[in-house]
Amino acid sequence: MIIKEINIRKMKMTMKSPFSTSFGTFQDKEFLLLEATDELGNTGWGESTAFHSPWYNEETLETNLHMIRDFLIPLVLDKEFKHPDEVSELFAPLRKNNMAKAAVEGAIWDLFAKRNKLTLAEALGGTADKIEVGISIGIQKNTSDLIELVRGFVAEGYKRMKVKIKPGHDVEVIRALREAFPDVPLMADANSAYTLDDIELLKQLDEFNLTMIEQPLASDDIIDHAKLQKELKTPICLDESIHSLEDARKAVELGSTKIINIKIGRVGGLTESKKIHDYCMENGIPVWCGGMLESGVGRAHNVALTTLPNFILPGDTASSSRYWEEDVITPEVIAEDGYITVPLAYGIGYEPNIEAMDRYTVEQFHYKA
Ligand code: OSB
Ligand code: MG
Repeated sequence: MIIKEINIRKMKMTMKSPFSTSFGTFQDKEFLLLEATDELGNTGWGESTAFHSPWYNEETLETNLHMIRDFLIPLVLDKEFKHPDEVSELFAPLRKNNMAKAAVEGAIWDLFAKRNKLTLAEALGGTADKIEVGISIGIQKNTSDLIELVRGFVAEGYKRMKVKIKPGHDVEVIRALREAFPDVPLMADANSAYTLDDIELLKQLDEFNLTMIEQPLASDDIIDHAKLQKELKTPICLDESIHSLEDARKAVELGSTKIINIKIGRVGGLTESKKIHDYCMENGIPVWCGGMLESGVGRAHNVALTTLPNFILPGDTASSSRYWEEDVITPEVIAEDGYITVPLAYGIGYEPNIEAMDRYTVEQFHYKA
């Protein structure tokens, strides 16, 4: 498989409703889509999950564009690959910039699967024919709005509710939710909003039987999380702190995390995601697939990854219609009663909807061998 062309689309899509976290609010989503073409004319699609601003991690849409155009495309163009695992090896000498790497690698994984007449799930070694999904709910203006939203998502069948918390919007919100929904699997995501000074407050969450608390402390920490986990009954799940298999190993060995959220972009691609998955499986650490408010392309990659056997807990990959009036793939991703059926078509399994894509494309950049 020789990579002959890469097309980059700079996209701008507006979310149906704003999504608020402890670090900021998303309404317009700007991101990159990549299409890679081989010497036989097969194509594969990837998505960069970097946001417009460096809130979640240090990457941005523009740093990704720079990395992809000036460093990653020159490495892959006109190059022959026997397997997509070789892409992450090739990128390894370049430090970090994981979301940029994952966008290119993801397009090549899709291409590889299509060329070999495999679904992306099969190419990764996944076996599930449907995956269980939950939903992530942003911070709301008031708790009664949140309760009504959750009621709707429970009725739709989502398998667990994840709510965002931040200082001043935590114990009382979770208490109200737990009272309204005594038996619903519930978890909280702090996106790094607390410090060890908040340990007494975080301990109060133990009474609500949360499945986990996601990333309570600093985005680059694994030491304080280990201290915190010793004081908490609720399992800690790391998101922002884990960028690689090595990070996962260190966090697990230290006792900083009992569950890991795998995001393909954050860890630099599907090959690294699979390595983290395999390590966690060997070490009794359940994983689940996180989300970055992706369009259908990134969503399709998440679905395929989630077919691996240690994705035991429901992920954040909800229906396309939860985010978008119109997604950029056909069919759109649909969660029914909390399950997404894994598509049977080769590669990512959904067709790019070029007409829809064109409507949301701001600029394109084309590279040819
Ligand atoms: O921490 O998982 C997170 C959205 C933006 C940035 C970070 C996160 C999230 C979500 C939403 O929780 C996940 C999704 O629905 O795609
Ligand atoms: Mg998170």
